[in-house]
Amino acid sequence: MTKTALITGITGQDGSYLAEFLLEKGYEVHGIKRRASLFNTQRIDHIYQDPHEQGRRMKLHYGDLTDTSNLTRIIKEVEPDEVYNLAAQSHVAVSFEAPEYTADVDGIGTLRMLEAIRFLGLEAKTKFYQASTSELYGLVQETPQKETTPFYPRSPYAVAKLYSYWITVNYREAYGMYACNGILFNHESPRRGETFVTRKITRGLANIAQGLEPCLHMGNIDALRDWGHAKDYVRMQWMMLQQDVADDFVIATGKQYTVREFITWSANELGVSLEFSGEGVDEIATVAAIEGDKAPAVNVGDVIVRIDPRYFRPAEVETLLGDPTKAREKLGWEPEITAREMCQEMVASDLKEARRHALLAKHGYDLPVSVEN
Ligand code: NDP
Ligand code: GDR
Repeated sequence: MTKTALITGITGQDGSYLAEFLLEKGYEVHGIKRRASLFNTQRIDHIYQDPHEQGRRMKLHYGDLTDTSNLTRIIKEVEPDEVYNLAAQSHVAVSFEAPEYTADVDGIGTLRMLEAIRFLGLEAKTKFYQASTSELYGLVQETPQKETTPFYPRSPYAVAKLYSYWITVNYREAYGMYACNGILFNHESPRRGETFVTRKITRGLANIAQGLEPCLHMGNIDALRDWGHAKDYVRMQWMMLQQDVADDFVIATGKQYTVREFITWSANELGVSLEFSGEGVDEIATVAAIEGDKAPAVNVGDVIVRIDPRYFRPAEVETLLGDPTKAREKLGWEPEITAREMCQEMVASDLKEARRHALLAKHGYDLPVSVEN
């Protein structure tokens, strides 16, 4: 029997990898996308199936996590075996600027999904995955962080996700639903949104290498993160819904690096060695040496990274390091891609794009490169 999955946030980084993964497994995949004034399906265009195609296994529905009747109607129509609730205003810094909206989507949105499943009498059929986050640990109470580590959220985003974590646990306990939380640490890929730190770095440095941007402006480069690859993490989201009993799992690599290290790796991928000097808001990174031809627009002595306090957060999460022992022992999950390999893949992808832009500009087809972040 073909299984049916419903993915909220299918147009996002994880949603796109998960949709690919489930289609390969033979699922019928339904996704909820928001109405936007421009196309917002770039990440899934390669797997999109025309509505006129016979036997298509992928379908998109217009919807929004703030709209209860719409969510209920979609769930009624799809009657999914599995729901992956990935939709969110997922940017921590933005949540300080839009706290109420973030609470509505990232907190109450999850309740709307769970309640729709229950209201429709699907609680025995539909398994529910909630995209929980290492941001729940915020001001960390124990290192490394595991499933039993106390939470201490540090942003409107994390506080909203805390509500979602507990309402998922509550629906499991109160109504016997198969509902579980994946407490995922940061995971990245070439499909990562351009304003998250890893992608901002790989894209920014690739643009600088090709002469499309002069300098990268960063916030707290001492922050430590446990970075994995999104492909490894969506596999785990699926595995969590294939168990006999619903449970919550930390998904992480167990290794952490600073943002500064990620900048250094990315520069090295472009053949550029950097020297960091100065302190605090005056810290800069200067080009110390260049090898190869990947960075034709860069010269030794150029300052290509500066600190801009605009990117500091009102309350920062300084360090996160996950302990994925439970996922390894109970589910047999191991991440396959290291942070360094992921960085290589991201730089290669952004360099290809930057070269395309630079080539078009050289021939008079100048495309504006957005650098707002
Ligand atoms: P993205 O920001 O790439 O994707 C978010 C998705 O949610 C997009 O499809 C977006 O649509 C959609 N969305 C946003 N607001 C709404 C709304 N009001 N109604 C319906 N859809 C909406 O996030 P990721 O793929 O990186 O993350 C997926 C989930 O996992 C998120 O919930 C995130 O908070 C969580 N998470 C992510 C981690 C990470 O490191 N990536 C780690 C831990 C948790 P659109 O494309 O139109 O913007
Ligand atoms: P995070 O990811 O907040 O951990 O949330 P992000 O990549 O935005 O920041 C990671 C760390 O880098 C520091 N930083 C900067 N961050 C951004 N975005 N831009 C900068 O210029 C910059 N300079 C330094 C940040 O201060 C932070 O410490 C991500 C999201 O995907 C969430 O949805 C998810 O829940 C968590 O990961 C786990």
